[in-house]
Amino acid sequence: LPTVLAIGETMGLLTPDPLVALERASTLRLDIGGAESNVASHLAHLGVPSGWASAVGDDPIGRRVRATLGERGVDTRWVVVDPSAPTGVYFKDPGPDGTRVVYYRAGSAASQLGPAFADTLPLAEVPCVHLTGITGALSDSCRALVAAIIGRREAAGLPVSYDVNHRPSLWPSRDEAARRLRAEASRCDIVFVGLDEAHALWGTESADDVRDLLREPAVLVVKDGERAAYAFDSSGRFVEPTSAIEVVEPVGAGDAFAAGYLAGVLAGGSTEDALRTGHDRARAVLMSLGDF
Ligand code: KDG
Repeated sequence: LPTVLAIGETMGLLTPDPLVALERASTLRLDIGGAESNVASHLAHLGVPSGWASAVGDDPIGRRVRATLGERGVDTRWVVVDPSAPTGVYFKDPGPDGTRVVYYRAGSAASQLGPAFADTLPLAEVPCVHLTGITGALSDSCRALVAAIIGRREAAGLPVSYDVNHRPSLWPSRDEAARRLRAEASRCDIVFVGLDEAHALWGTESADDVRDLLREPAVLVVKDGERAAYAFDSSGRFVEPTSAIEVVEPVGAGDAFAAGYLAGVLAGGSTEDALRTGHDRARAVLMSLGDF
């Protein structure tokens, strides 16, 4: 069994190459991307056995997703092929204010997953499960799946790692996202959130404010973009600054950071080591075009 099982949707990813606005692009690069499988991919690359569980359609993009993750060393044996729904796709749309993502995922195979999927997964065995706040926003059945997964992990006394990953376009309102993401995160054990993301959701100003709001997780990691990352755990409060770099394309850096942090913790390193591994991994993604 893998050490970390990441669960959530992965899609085909189309990126203008060269990086120009989608409206003016003529050439697109085809890749795959999904926050949870990005984490699994980075972990495998860092030598941590990882798996990815989700559903894809019975289509070329679904086969591409599965094959690519397999080539990256991720265990895909829990992936379901749903012949009745397509694999989602998304585009990156680079602009002057950063990169937007544009989704074509409504009704996708992964969005049809529900709590019964939890019965097919080794949730009482794998040492770590990684989820994100994206899954609960995909559909009511996915929201119930997330609750079922967390419930099983609680029952087994095993941890859930959770990246808040607020994706505004997937939510009916910010208030609903704020309420539900906070409730989900509060039930998890290792939680990652961006400082600006927390500000937009909950109006917090500092990493300490976020800790005041999210006290339940044993470990809380608050990322302050290209400046620093904070960690709060049973041994205290840690800050690890990062150096400025030339950002090519930022999407996926948060996943890289989470994977680096988890790899550091699983290797038995200190909290500072884990934050540093997170920064190193994120830096590599910030300087490249893809998510991985
Ligand atoms: O973290 C990067 C993800 O946002 C990207 O890979 C796509 O999973 C994705 C999503 O749902 O936004």
